[in-house]
Amino acid sequence: MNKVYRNARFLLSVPNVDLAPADMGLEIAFAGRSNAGKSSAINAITDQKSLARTSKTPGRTQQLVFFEIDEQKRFVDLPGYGYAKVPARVQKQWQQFTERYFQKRISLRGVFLIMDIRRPMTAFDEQMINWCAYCGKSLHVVLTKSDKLRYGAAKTALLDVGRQLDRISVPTTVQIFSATAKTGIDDAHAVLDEWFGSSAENQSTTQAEP
Ligand SMILES: Nc1nc2c(ncn2[C@@H]2O[C@H](COP(=O)(O)OP(=O)(O)OP(=O)(O)O)[C@@H](O)[C@H]2O)c(=O)[nH]1
Ligand SMILES: [Mg+2]
Repeated sequence: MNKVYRNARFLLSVPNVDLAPADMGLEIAFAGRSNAGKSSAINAITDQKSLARTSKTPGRTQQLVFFEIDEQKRFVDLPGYGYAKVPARVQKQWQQFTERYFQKRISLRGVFLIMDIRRPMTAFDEQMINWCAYCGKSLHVVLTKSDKLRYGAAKTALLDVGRQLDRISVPTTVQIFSATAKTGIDDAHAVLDEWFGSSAENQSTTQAEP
């Protein structure tokens, strides 16, 4: 377990992008369908039981919730999308809000797109993938709840999703994960380390300019 992520603490919860913390350092967003397991993934990755609030009721996280790892590194728990009971008007609002966040947020280094391994690549997921590509954000797909499948079925899902992602114009990675069984945490940390590490170097170079 990488100790850095254990230091994560709740920073701020905001209803829209304008109220987000200063756009500095690097941020990695956790996006995905409502109830996919975003908040649980954050808790597993940070080795904390209840840092991000989880719920059996879809649509629990309605705000952008920021967690700080250190002064230069943050996670953001994004509101879940695609919950059938949410009215079309609210879905539309969510879409505009996310699009604005992606376009505006310079510190947004990349997106962990969380999918339930039993129902991956929904239409909303594909929209999110296209949006990441359009905004030039790195994308890592996390197939979670793999404890619900046998090993063979999980492996098949991984290969299937991998093939679908190969058709996208930007490089994308994908992994199997389970917050319950605590599998895939090292793989997730490796991607986080890379994203936080490589761009942190670029940023310090930029800051060193007079
Ligand atoms: N079996 C299993 N259940 C999981 C796993 N991850 C999450 N869950 C369950 O799935 C439900 C939703 O998890 P959350 O982490 O709250 O999902 P979310 O994506 O944050 O949901 P919203 O905030 O509502 O969009 C909860 O009942 C979790 O306990 C997992 O890896 N395995
Ligand atoms: Mg949540």
